[in-house]
Order: sequence, then C-alpha cells, then structure tokens
Amino acid sequence: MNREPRYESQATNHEPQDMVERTLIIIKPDGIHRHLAGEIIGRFEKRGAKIVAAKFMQISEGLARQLYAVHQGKPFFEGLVKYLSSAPILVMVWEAEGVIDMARKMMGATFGYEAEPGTIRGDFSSSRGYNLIHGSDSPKSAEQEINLFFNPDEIINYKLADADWLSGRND
Ligand code: IDP
Ligand code: MG
Repeated sequence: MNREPRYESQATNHEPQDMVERTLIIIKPDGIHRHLAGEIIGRFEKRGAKIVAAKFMQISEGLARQLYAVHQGKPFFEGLVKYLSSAPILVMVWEAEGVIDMARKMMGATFGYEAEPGTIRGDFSSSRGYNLIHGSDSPKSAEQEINLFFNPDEIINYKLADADWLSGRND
C-alpha cells in the first residue's frame, strides 16, 4: 500500500527554504510556575512550526538586561529585568516560513488584559507585565536574540516526518 502523501512530489520540489525563518520564544517565569509550558509548546507544535533548539535556564540580571536592552530607561525596565531573572524560563528557537510574525500573532497584544481571546496571552493572562511569553519582533531582533542564547551548534537541523504537509507548497 502506498503510504506517501498524495502531493509529496510537488511539495518537495517547492520547499521554500529561502523563506524559512527562525524566532526566539521564551516561556517566562509565570508560564513555568503556572504550568503552561506544555500548553504553549503545544500551540506551536500544532500550528506546524518546528522546534530547533531549547534550554531550560535561570538567567542572570545581566542577560535579562541584554535581551531587553531596547527598553532600558523605561519605567518598567527594572521590574522587567527582575521578572525575567527571578525564576526559570524555557528558551526556544522555532522555525517555519513567516514564523516571526506568526508567533507574534499567536502571542497576542503585550498586556494580557488587552490580548484577544484565542491568543496565548488572551487565553491565559490578565496581567499587564506578567504575560507568559516573549517572541522576537523582527528578523533583526530574532537573529540577535537567538545569538544571545544559543551557539550555532546548539541549533539542530532536521526534517520533520510530516514536513511535506507542514511546509510544502502547492504553488
Ligand atoms: P512584547 O513582549 O509584546 O514584545 P514589549 O513592548 O517589547 O512587549 O515589552 C517587553 C516586555 O516588557 C513585555 O512583554 C512585558 O512583560 C513588559 N512590559 C512592557 N510594558 C510594560 C508596562 O507598561 N508595565 C509592565 N511591564 C511591561
Ligand atoms: Mg518586545
């Protein structure tokens, strides 16, 4: 019996390698303490993104300052640094075509109480600053943020078994 996906040959001929992006996703301390890591990872898995790196770690204030350097000087900056460095976090790299914007949409608006239902923040956060998840906001910040947490050899290149359906094309 032929178990290959019907459109496999077309899909593999059109793999959009040049459009594949990577983004840095962090499950913040409240996400870990509130037992939401599995829920959040599951959403990315089900959406079809591919996990290519992960580290469970408690970061120093210095690293938190580097991650959020663009917010230095803002009134919430010191609280943000404490929040991120106060407890363990799960730092990941996810890969997919257009994953940077896709992840931002999945996360929802910054303040939990403003985030749309159906988004991660909109479903699980009603807080202003404790909003469960970080995601890079542009290709440039994704590259910088990934380099902050991972050496190149810690990012795994592999092909998902169902890659033809997840990232194949029919155009
Ligand atoms: P983002 O996480 O949606 O990209 P940013 O504006 O980049 O939002 O802010 C980074 C993080 O700083 C937010 O996720 C949130 O945890 C925190 N933050 C931003 N604005 C405030 C604020 O007004 N009060 C408290 N925390 C804030
Ligand atoms: Mg941001």
